[in-house]
Amino acid sequence: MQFGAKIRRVEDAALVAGRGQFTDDIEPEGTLHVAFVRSPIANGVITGLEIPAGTTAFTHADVADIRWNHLIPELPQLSPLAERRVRYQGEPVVAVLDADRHRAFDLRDEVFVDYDAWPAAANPQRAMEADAPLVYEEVGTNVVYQSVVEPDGPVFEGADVVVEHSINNHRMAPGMLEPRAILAIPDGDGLIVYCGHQMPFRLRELLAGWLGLAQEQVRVIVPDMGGGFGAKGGFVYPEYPLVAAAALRLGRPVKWIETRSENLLTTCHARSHQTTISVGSNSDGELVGLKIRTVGELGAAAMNQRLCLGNTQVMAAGCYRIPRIQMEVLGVLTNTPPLGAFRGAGRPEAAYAIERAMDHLARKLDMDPAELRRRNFIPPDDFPHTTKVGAVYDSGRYADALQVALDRADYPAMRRLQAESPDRIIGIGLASYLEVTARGGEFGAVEIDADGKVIVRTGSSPHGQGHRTTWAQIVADSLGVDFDDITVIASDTALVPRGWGTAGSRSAPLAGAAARVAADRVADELRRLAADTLEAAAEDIVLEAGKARVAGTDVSVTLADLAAQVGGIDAEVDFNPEGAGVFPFGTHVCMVEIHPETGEVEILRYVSIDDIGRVINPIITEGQIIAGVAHGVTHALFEEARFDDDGNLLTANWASYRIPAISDVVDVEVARTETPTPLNPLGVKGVGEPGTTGSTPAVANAVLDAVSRFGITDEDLPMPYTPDRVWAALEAHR
Ligand code: MCN
Repeated sequence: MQFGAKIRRVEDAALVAGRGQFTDDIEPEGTLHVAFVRSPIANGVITGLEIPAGTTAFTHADVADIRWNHLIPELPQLSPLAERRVRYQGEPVVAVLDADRHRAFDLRDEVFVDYDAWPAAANPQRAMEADAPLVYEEVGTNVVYQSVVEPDGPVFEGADVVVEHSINNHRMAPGMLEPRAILAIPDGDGLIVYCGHQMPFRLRELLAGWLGLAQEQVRVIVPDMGGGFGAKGGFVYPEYPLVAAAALRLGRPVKWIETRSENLLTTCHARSHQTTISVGSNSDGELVGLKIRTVGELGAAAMNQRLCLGNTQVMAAGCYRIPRIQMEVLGVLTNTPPLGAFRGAGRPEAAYAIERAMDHLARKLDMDPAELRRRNFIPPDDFPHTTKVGAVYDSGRYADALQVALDRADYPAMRRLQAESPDRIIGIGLASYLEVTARGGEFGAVEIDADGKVIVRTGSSPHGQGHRTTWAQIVADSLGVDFDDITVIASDTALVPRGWGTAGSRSAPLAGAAARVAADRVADELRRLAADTLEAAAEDIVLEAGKARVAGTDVSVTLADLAAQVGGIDAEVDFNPEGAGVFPFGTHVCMVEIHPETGEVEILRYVSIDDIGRVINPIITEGQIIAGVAHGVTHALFEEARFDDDGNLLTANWASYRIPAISDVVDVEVARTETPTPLNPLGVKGVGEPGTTGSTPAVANAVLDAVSRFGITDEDLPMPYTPDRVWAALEAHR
């Protein structure tokens, strides 16, 4: 069996040897490079514009025909370059092109733009004030999104205890090694586009629509890519249509490689949710109701953050049976670059809210937080389970995951150490989380040609997740062929007929399942042909080692011979499972010690128990969990994108924005429980984001557990728990 085997990723050898090919490695003759003139102010109007004679440049007038909608269609349309009004620092105003990339930057610096700067609404608090500057005057308000869930009675009826607190999930910038990159090459009447993008088919659709081309006229190829983490997904960035239009209109290849400064400013930021949450229970800790109000910052356009807010709403109830939920989610425009998805995309925000609330309630009830969770978990026999916010969970054994985590961590010993060390500031945090993966559908095709070679085509677009390895594992089992004899083709809209892409931990449960279903169909056909050829019953044919053999005999025929009989066999599948997603879950346990003299938070232990259903490749899933945990931990501890009140980014480079180093990656003890989902034939759930979803609340709970004995609350010590903030909170309460 290849499924479940610890096979090293076939992708890695080339990458670690420096033989990867990234967008910037491709440079056809005559390529022009783009440098963008961007707005230095967060709000205002352009009052003058001078471009030196002889400069090849695009302004709004050159691309005014390219328009797209916000994810709230009622808002005014957007276009690649600012017309008169600018709404965020970094908004593209002019694109300068030159055959020499460095000269393009020099020419850019000679473009003169004059602005009349206006006061900005640089954060949601300011944006919601009655006299706040409006991001779009014609809309009349900055609060442009509201979603409300009403309970079927008074939300806290019957509660003996209600606790309320406010939390801030701060804004962060996704730090990927390779910034955004796009190269558009004219090809006949159309374009070949190389782009570090998570969704090649979506990009093709968008580019074709913007440029008035048929989809077949645009070929999108995603070469190697140095990280995406959600920020290179379906987000509509203005630079992409500009580059594509320039290539088409100038008839030359046009390339744009984002600089690190541009990346920190304009690749979508994420999180920035402010939440007030109250939870009520009876005196035994049985939950009766939950009330949440979340204000999410959209930035200057309603892009993917609007979808993240939807995820936060869907995940609101966590792993718990909650009879009544009252929820309000608001999306607020600000004069900052538009926000979007980063690993988790609304789910870590929801887990952070409900898991902090559970800890507050436990403290109020003087109950162990593990016990409070245990009393409220949805029981394993109550699935599929529909929550009061309308999510339908497919499967779950939450108490099992909690117990394994407590055992692994030796939770009683942790609590003993804490109780017996009054001189040390030790805290223990639990987070029992769940999250939603595998929404929508995905394409997969399997083909065995007349030479016996197996080709898998997938609609997923891997960029570090190892799909070439895992899809081959899946197909090898169905066809009984060697793993090395399988080629996986992805990330090229000319070589794969259709698909969606890679985000939302969707690929294994959707694209992996599509590959399995397609492979099984090819295997059925091989068995049927073998039965005819070998004069046996199809049920008696075993596929193994590249042959079809009659069970219990050594009578066989090669798969190549069978495929040759019919000129090759193939099957295409669009896997669209029923249901509203597949929900992995788990419990993370984090023990921290805070150094009283410096405020530094040290993670003493981190145990991650995750249930992602069945596992295709344990090396890959463990890597995904550890990396996911690293993202959630560093978000909780120090990563933060900050703007001043005028909308200037204060964390505009990797010195002021602390990007995690390898030394910041915690030592994660990883183990699993295994609850297969009924929603795909592999029983797999996504693994890309569970680590991130569980870790932010686990760290937050640990830090607040440590400092609560000084009377420090979430309001006194909001995330991120940087040494200066922790030290200041301790000083104020000592
Ligand atoms: N897998 C498995 N068994 C399971 C589930 C998954 O062996 N039960 C394997 C899959 O076959 C796949 C990998 O684990 O090889 C991740 O699968 P999945 O959870 O389906 O996630 P996706 O492939 O859809 O990847 C998306 C996910 C997300 S949402 C972000 S963000 C993220 C992540 O992947 N960004 C990444 N991991 C990343 N890893 C790298 N190197 N770079 C990024 O930008």
